[in-house]
Amino acid sequence: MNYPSITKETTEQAYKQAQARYSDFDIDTESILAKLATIPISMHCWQGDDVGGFESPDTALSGGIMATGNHPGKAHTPEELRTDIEMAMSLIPGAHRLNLHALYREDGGKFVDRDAIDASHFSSWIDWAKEKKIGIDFNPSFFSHPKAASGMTLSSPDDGIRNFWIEHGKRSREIAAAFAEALNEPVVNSFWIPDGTKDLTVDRWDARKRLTESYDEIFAKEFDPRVKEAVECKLFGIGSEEFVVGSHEFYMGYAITRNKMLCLDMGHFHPTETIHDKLSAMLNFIPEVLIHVSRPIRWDSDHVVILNDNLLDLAREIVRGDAFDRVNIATDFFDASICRIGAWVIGLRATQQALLQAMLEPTDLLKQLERENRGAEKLALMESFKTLPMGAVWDQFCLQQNTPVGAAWLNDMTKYENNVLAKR
Ligand code: RNT
Ligand code: ZN
Repeated sequence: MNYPSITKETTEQAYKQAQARYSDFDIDTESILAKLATIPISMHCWQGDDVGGFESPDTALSGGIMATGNHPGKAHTPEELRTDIEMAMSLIPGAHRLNLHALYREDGGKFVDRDAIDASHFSSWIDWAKEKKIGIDFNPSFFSHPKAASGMTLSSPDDGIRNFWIEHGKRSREIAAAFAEALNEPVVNSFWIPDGTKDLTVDRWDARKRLTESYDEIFAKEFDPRVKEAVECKLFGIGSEEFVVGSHEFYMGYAITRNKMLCLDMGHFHPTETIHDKLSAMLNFIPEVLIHVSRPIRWDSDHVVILNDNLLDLAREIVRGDAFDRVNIATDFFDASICRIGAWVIGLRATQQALLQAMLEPTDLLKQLERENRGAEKLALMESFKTLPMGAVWDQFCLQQNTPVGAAWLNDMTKYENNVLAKR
């Protein structure tokens, strides 16, 4: 199949018409596109290899998360993964960041455990990031490891296990600081642990007390302020259905009292609970949040992100609160059943489209109608904006950013599948 490519002329003509429609409402599409180009999304490295990482001996994915599917072509080496990331990023308009997990460290053939890693194990990533001018964010990895097999890490009652993971947490801060230093820019370091239990749990109290103490120990040392630290809450996981130590309330309290960012993952709440409503609440009490853009289906299934209502609601809240400088956006999904390059591009493009759609809204007018109790006009306008030609503005963005317009990026993807991925 050859997917149609759209000429510059066609794209620009459609854009001119769209521009006029939006300007009827004093919406300046040009400045919106300029702004969209400055909003980085931290693309997660782990879509490229199903959250595998490069440790040896290789351990199976654990911690209550799961990548299902066995589509061919997954990256097996850091070099392959970096090439895949470059390929995906070439099809995504704008300049983005890469979100790296500690699992992706390189040890040059000599095993180093997670309580012994340091920035030297990420030197290839640092060199690559510098060369490609890509910002990096980081995450300690508290899963897929024999010492996480009990389901408990930082809240484990076993001192040996807990101390091992505390050391890992401390080292992740050093590594994040090294990235900040080398790239001379802020780096997000985000903590998620899988700790929880499968069935009825009598002692929740001690586990949460231990978790608080572990984090306090990890965060005791003052660090380079360019390292921005986040803690990620969760409702349940596979094997931790009954009790998750790091629940929303736990981390909300922790983030506020310890001045950390709260990480809100779109898949980490009750199936009907969405996260957009939480921004205007949480950002009263902490300076910044981190979002994990994901798509749960019935559970925290981490499906590829698409342009759905949840994503649009989230984007609208960021825009309506003028909160771009306080909301860090990162993707977090892993689908092993489709081409992994495609998964990245679909998810990142959808996230940007949601932001664009939200920025194309006449927010001030809608707020005014709301204040004046003119609800029908507000609702009607919101409805009519759904069908304004956002797609033409998006296409113009892709054109400006030198990425394929429309579905034409699929031609690049399938070529890469045939020439590179199929040979792995
Ligand atoms: C797990 C969390 C966490 C992970 C990554 C790999 O439920 O969402 O963010 O997905 O750290
Ligand atoms: Zn997440």
